[in-house]
Amino acid sequence: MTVTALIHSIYFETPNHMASREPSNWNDKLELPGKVRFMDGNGDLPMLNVTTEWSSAEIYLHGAHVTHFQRKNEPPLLFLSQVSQFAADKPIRGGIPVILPWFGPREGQPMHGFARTSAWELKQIVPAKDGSITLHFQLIAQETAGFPPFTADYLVTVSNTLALQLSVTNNSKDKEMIFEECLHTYFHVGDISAVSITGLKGASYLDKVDGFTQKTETADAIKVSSEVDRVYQDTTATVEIHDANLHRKIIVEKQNSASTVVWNPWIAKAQAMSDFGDNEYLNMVCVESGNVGKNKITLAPGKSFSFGVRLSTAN
Ligand code: TA6
Repeated sequence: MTVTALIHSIYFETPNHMASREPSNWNDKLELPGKVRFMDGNGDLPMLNVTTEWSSAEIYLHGAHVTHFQRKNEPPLLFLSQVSQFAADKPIRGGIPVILPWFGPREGQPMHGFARTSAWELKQIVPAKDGSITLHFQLIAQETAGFPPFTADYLVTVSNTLALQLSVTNNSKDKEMIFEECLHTYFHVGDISAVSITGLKGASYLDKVDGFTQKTETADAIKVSSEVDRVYQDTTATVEIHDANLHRKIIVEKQNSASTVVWNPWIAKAQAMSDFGDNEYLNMVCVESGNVGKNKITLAPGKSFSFGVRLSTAN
């Protein structure tokens, strides 16, 4: 189901009692007893705690940031730094940062865009008949940093998997919008030395730890034994993270995404990040899905573009 179709179904087919109602303030709860709870999370930032029959999740309005997802009787799917900051002007370290409208550094601007440090609005909570729960977050951005005004709609569906849909609409009447987007997902692993990543063989990539040299992936399974920072381009492939320590594989399926980024900071970078524990590189790897660099998106005035990611696990 496309984002548009899903949003349409939310707004026009959802029973009245689920009609969107903005909490007048965070304490004016739009709770679903036993399913969605509004809480003051870390740093007293507003957080939603979501529980389904299969799983639990936590999502902050700050950056519409998913910080936790865990299937029952499984280890957490996502890594969250024990020393992450939780402040209105700082990105959260871990979980799924929403990177928009640019990826990487930009002169005089914050790294990785402003979406992840913006306050998103919760528009809808939709419990579906199959037991899944979809949360719709929205960011309306005015013209800024050289970008036309745009709206981002982010759907997070919690079930026995975690599904994400990011839709961007160019609100300009006459300017095209050229942007990058990425769901910068930090996955929890038992021991990085026991991890291998498959699905990228044959893909071309920019190796950011080797002067952004253009290379082609030759490994059936990528292993991490030093800093890895690779932007794979023109690949729509499903990626699997095989974790021999936790005896599971994580499956990263995506649609309308042509870029995959693989990152582990390793020792020196870990020590250089104040919001990341010196040894936390051992228990995480980023496999990020989006459209960045040569895969950036050009949107005509009034048009929308959506991409999606579905995260699941298997033994
Ligand atoms: O996606 C990998 C990357 O671009 C790395 O180069 C590193 O900068 C990482 O993102 C984290 O960036 P952040 O701004 O969150 O510290």
